[in-house]
Amino acid sequence: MTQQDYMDRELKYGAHNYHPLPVVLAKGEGVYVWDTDGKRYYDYLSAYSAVNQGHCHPKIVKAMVDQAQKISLTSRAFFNDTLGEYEEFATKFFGYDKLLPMNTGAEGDETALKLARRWGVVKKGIPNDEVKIICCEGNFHGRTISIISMSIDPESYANYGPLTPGFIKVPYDDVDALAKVLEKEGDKVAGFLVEPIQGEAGVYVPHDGYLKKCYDLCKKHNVLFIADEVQTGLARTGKMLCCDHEGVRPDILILGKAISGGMLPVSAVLADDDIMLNIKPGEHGSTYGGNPIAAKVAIAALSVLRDEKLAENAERLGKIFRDELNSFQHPMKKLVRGKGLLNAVIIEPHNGKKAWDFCLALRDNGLLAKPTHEHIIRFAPPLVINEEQLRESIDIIKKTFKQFA
Ligand code: IF1
Repeated sequence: MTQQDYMDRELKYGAHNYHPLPVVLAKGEGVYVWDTDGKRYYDYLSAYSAVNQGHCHPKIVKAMVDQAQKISLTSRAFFNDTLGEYEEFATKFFGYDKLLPMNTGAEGDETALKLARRWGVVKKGIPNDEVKIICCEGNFHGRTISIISMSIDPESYANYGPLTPGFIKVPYDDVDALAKVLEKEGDKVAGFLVEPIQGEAGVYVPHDGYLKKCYDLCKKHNVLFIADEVQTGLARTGKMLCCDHEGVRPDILILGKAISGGMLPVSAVLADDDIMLNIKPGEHGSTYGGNPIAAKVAIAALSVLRDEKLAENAERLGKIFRDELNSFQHPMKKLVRGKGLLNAVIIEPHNGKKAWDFCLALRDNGLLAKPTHEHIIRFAPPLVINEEQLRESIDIIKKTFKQFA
C-alpha cells in the first residue's frame, strides 16, 4: 500500500474529525518516528505532549506487557494488587493525600469540575444551583459538552446544542479581571480552572507571577485553585509541574497525556482529603479508571521522568531552542515563545505561504510539527532529546525557512 492508500482508507471509513498532515506513521522510537516508506522524522509534536518519555520507552513498554499478561482489568467493583501501589506512588510523587484515577484528560477535567462543585456546595455552602467555576478565555480542557461550555472558540462549542451553565469566563493572564469577578461574586465561586500555559491557544505563556497572584486571590476568597497540567505537566516546561516555576501548589491537580508515556489513556486528579472525600462511594467512576495496566504503566512513566531528569533536560535544551530561533532572522518568523520544551513559532504569511505550507516543507526535510490556529506552529519534541538531536532539528527548521525566500 502507498501512503495515499492508507490516507484514502481512513477518509473512506473514518470520521472526518481531524485534518492530519499528509504522512502515514508506522514506527516510533525515542525522538523519531518512521513513515510506511521507512523515512525517519523528528517528532516535534510528541502526540500533543503525551510521549514526553520518547516513543515506546522500553521501561514503560515492559511495564505494560508484563501487566497485560497477568490481569488487565478488574473494574473498581473489586480491589486489585496494583491500584493502591500506583495511588501511593503518585500521591507521594506529587505530595497530595489522594488520587482519583480516570482515563482521558477530558475526564480528568470533568472530575476536577465535579470535585470543586461538590466541595463548593458541601463545604463552602454555596446553593447547589448557584455554584460557579471561573475559567479562562482561550482555554482548552477537552471536548466534552461541559468542557466546551467553557470555550470561546466556536470551532469547539458551536452548534452542539445547549451548553452547561455555571461558568464565568475571565481573560487569561489578567489578574485584575479575576480579582474583580471574585470581589463581585466570589461567594458563589467554588474553583478557578487554569492552564499554567495555554497550549492550544498557541503556547501562550502568562506573565511571571500570574499563577501565584491568582492562587493568592483564590485563597483570599476561599476558592479552589485548579491547575490543568495535562499538557504543561510532567517535565514538559522544565519543571515536573509548570506550577512549580512559581511555587504554586494547586488545590486540585489534573494530569494526563505523558502520565502514561503514550502507552494508553491515563489521567489522574490529585487533591487532599478535605476536597477528595466529598465524593462518596458510587458517586463517580469509570470502567477503566485505574486499571492494572494503567497503574503499572503510570508508575513506570513517572519514574522515567524522574530517573532520566527529563525536566532538567527540557529546561536546558528549551533555552537553546529559543535562543537559536530568536537570533535567526526571516520574514516568516514573527516570534518564538515557550517554556522548557513547550515552544511555538508564530508564522507571518509570506508570498501566500502559511504555517501549513511550512509544516509540509518541514515534513519533507524530516521533521514533523503541526500548526494550531492557522499561524502558530508548536515545537514540542520528546524530552529525551539530546543536544546533538536538538541542534540538528534547529538546522532543519532554519533550512526550511530559507526555502521560503
Ligand atoms: C484534540 C493540544 C488540543 C489539553 C489540556 C485537557 C486536554 C487536552 C490542557 C484533554 C488535550 C489535545 C486534544 C487533541 C489535541 C490536543 C490539544 F492543546 F494539546 F494541542 F486539542 F488543544 N487539557 N489536548 O491540551 O485531554 O481528553 O485529549 O486526553 O482534541 O484535538 P484528552
